[in-house]
Amino acid sequence: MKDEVLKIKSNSLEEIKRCKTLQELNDCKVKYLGKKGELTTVLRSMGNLSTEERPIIGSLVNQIRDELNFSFEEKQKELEKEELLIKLKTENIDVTEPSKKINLGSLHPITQIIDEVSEVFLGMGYKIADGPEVEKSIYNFDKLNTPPDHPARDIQDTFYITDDIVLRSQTSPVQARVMEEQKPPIKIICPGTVYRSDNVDSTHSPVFHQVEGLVIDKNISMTDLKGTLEMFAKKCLGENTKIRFRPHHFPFTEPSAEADVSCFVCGGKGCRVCKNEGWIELLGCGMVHPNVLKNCGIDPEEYSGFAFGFGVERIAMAKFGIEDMRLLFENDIRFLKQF
Ligand code: 2U9
Repeated sequence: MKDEVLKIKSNSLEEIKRCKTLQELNDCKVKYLGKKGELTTVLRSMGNLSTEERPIIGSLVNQIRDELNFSFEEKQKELEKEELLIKLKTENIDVTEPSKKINLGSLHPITQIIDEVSEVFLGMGYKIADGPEVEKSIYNFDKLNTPPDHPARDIQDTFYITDDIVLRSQTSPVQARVMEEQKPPIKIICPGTVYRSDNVDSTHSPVFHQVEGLVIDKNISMTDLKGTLEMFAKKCLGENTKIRFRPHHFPFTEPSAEADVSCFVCGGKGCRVCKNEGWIELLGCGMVHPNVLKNCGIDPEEYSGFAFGFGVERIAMAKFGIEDMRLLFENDIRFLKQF
């Protein structure tokens, strides 16, 4: 038995030496020390030995198993080192190879315009306010001096959820809510989505975006409105932009006006974008109606204010030369990639 054990030892040590890969080494370990391995089989058959022989052979086998385990570990370290060296030699990285192309997304043109406008007004000390898109009609209409028989309230123009709840048709209800909650001075802009029951065509969509602004303080006059909007036009459309005001009517402002800007494509000479007018309609504006101030808990004897509003799609179309509003909502990646 002793000779047999010593033979296993010398054979296995020889075999370990000859192993060239980790896989071979593992197979070799299984062959000698595995569950059915040669040394394990000897240990199992020790029951057949005499009581004198058993402890001698037992301790020899244990000693050999420890030696073999040590040799396996040493050989494993050696082979791992060799394999790493081979890997380092063969798998060198070419840092000059062009990388995989990453498809970068971009902001939607509507978001770009809202961000740009917001930046200009934030620079003038305005805060951004927002509110619900599903709105009480009292905030969408009544508080804004739009009486029950006003055509804007018709179900032809506004989406009604119930008699008293609508999808907001403007972002003005946000301003009405801010006026109720805060004391003047108030200087806010409200960018957001609005809904009107319009048919889809190249210049209309039932879902569109507005930016509205509101300033309320003591002694606010039409000159503040004109100065602010002129500054805004120059910052957003270029320093040479001119602005002109035409009288208009809105229920929530008095007096009211519409403002045009000199065409930022041709500078006023006339082109396709301004339809040879030299001017582009930019926004509506006016001095906040005293009834609106009263309805929102502000004393019109003490405070006055101005407000303005514009459609973001119209500005985006003029600025980016987009001829059909539907393109802004289809989300075709080939279209969006251009901006
Ligand atoms: C309050 C009081 C007054 C906001 C204003 C306009 C004029 C305006 C529309 C033009 C086309 C937006 O895209 S559009 O539909 N808006 O012309 N908006 S003054 O006036 C307010 C707002 C809030 C409390």
